[in-house]
Order: sequence, then structure tokens, then C-alpha cells
Amino acid sequence: MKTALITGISGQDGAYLAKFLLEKKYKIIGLDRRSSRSDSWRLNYLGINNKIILEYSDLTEISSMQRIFYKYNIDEVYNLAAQSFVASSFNTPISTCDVNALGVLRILEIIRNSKKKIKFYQASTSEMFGKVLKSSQNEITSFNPQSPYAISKIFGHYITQNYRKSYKIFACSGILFNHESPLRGEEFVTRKITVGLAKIINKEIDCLYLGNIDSKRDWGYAEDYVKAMWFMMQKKVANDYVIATNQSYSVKDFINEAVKYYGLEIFWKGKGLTQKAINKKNNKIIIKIDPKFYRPLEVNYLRGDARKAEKILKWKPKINFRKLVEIMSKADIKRHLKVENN
Ligand code: NDP
Ligand code: GDR
Repeated sequence: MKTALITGISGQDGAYLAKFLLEKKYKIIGLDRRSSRSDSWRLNYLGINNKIILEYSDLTEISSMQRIFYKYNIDEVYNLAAQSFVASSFNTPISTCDVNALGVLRILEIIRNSKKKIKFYQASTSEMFGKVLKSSQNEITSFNPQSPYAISKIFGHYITQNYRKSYKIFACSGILFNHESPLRGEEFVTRKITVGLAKIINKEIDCLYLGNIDSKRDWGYAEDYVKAMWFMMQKKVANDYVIATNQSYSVKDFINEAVKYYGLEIFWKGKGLTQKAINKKNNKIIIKIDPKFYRPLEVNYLRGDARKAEKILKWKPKINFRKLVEIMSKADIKRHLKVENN
């Protein structure tokens, strides 16, 4: 039985990866940080809360992480913990870098000093490409970061490569493009939309306020993507891989696709900041732009080229954009109707 340590176990990817590795008969140690909210809702949602050993620690504190490595015979580390909300990184750049950049180095130092050969996975991101000059991005595309988050992740990415080359540690990075699911945090735009539309239908709110809806992303399904992490860790030689669907859609495309599942018909008026979505049935505005959701610097367009992963890992996404919107919308409609019935 292999033992995996997953940092960020309480997050979207941590929960799905834990479920996947449990199916592969791994023993799972989840690194969790104390919080005033008891936040195991994702593990509960997947029904795996009592199948995981939770250990309290923090990526900013090397000694408590060291204790976990001493206590368990860890084979594989999946470093998914991060301050992962790009918008927040403009408000908290220092703590973002402490966790997302130095946090990676702290774990790599523990592995470097360990007698045991421990494999390491780093959660890198398409945000590192930032303001792109090419129509699609792969493992050799240069980085042009636009946020403290992206810059912190570039440190994590390069230090992972550096430890791989310097100390022959099996250390790989997955450069994952946006991936979503019913377990996505509600502050991210896809979930904000699917939850927001459910609240509009339920008459909890009249209107949803968003930022730059012309922004385009390569959106995949989180459950597909965590499998790619594991595939990378099973290769003989560590390497870095882009994981993406190779398709790009705007936030507005996501809305246009989602409204169908809520029985809504909308039309758009205006441009840029004056754009609004109007309910055809009653002429009421249901989506408006609020400049407060714009970022000081934006990444306008991303589209991945995951041919390397397809060829070497034999990985391909199963869920496309339309199916993803359907899964997320249906899950939030179900959740909100449940609340109403209670
Ligand atoms: P989430 O925001 O859902 O989860 C992040 C996790 O990190 C949470 O469990 C959080 O704990 C934990 N965490 C934050 N700070 C610390 C800390 N100081 N010490 C220990 N744990 C901490 O992110 P996702 O699951 O979506 O993403 C997983 C990883 O993949 C992240 O590193 C993210 O940057 C990266 N990534 C994500 C992509 C995506 O589209 N989802 C795409 C590319 C990369 P808590 O619950 O207490 O906040
Ligand atoms: P992103 O995801 O920044 O790509 O980072 P997010 O869903 O936050 O934004 C995607 C795009 O939508 C635009 N947008 C809005 N975003 C939010 N959150 N709220 C809004 O109201 C809104 N309106 C428009 C954004 O400006 C942006 O262009 C995610 C995170 O998971 C990172 O951790 C990960 O590394 C990257 O994906 C790949």
C-alpha cells in the first residue's frame, strides 16, 4: 500500500485527488490547516471524510510539516495547497508568496534531507503564461505573469525543476489550465455564475454582478485533471506537463451555456462595462458588470496545448466545456432546490 501526502486536502482538487487515490488503494494523509470554519464539506460531499488521516499543519511552518514526514512513511507528495484566488493575491501578495512560493521550497527541503526517495508533484498553473502572444500555450511557451499569484507560482515551478535537476529528486509540475466542478469555491467565476443563477431563480437575489466577462479561459473538469497528476507521478522519469482541453471560451460563453439549464432566455445589451444580460420573459436585468470585480491586471486569453500529456501520459479530458457547464449547473440547481424544500 502506497502512502500519499496531499496538501490542500480541503480544496477542490485535494478532495477529488483523495477520492481517486483511495480507489487506487493508497493510504491518504491530508495536510489541513486549522480554521475557524470546520471546512470538510468537500470531503463530506464525496463521502470520504472518514477514510483520510488529517494532520494539522501549514505550508508556512516547516517544523510541523517535518513532523508529518517523520510520522508517516510517505511515498508521494501532491502539493496542492495554495492561496489560489488570483484576485486576492493583489490584496495579500506577501502571504500569497509565502505559501505558494516558499511553501514549495519548504517541502522540497524536507524531501531533499530525507533518506527516503519521495516523489513530489507541484500544482503549477496556466496563469504563469499570463499575457500571451501565442494562440495556444505548451510546456515551452514563455511566462508573462500578470499577478502576484502567477509570480509566486513561477517560483514554485522553477524551484521544482531546480531540485529535480540538482538533487535527482523525482519532482514534476502539472501546468494545469482552469478546471472546475461542483466542488469549486464560490468566489471563482464559474461557480459564482452557477450559484448566482440558482439564487436568481429562487428569488434570493435579483441580479448577479461580475467583472470582465470577455475574458477567455481553457476550462476543463477537475475530476479529469487530478488523474493527470497521478499519471505524471507514475512515470519513470519526472517531467512537466500542460493539462488542458485545447479549447477556449469566454465568461460570457459560460453564462450563455448555463442559462439554458435554469430555463432562462436572455439577451445582451451594451459593451464592456455597460454590458447587461436581460431576462427575455420579464425584461429584468439579471447580470450586470461591477468594476470592483476587475483586476489591476488581467489575463485576457488562455488556451492550452496538451499534446505532450496526450502522447506521453495517454491522458485526455473526458468532459468538454458544454458538459462541464451542465454538470455544474445541475448540481447547483439541485443544491438550491434542496435548501428551498427544507
Ligand atoms: P482551492 O483554493 O480549492 O484549495 C486550496 C487549498 O490550499 C485549500 O485546502 C486551502 O486550505 C489550502 N491552503 C491554503 N493556504 C494554506 C496554507 N498556508 N497551508 C496549508 N494549506 C493551505 O484550490 P484548488 O483545489 O482549485 O487548486 C489546487 C492547487 O492547484 C492550488 O495550488 C492552485 O493554485 C492550483 N491550480 C488550480 C487550478 C484550478 O483551476 N483549480 C488550475 C491550476 C493550478 P483552506 O481550506 O484552509 O483554505
Ligand atoms: P482564474 O479564475 O483567475 O482564471 O484562476 P477565476 O474564476 O477567478 O477568473 C476567471 C476569469 O473570469 C473573470 N471574471 C471574474 N472572476 C471572478 N472570480 N469573479 C467575477 O465576478 C468575475 N468576472 C469576470 C476574471 O477576471 C478572469 O479573467 C483560476 C484559479 O483556480 C487559479 O488558482 C488557477 O491557477 C487558474 O484558474 C488556472
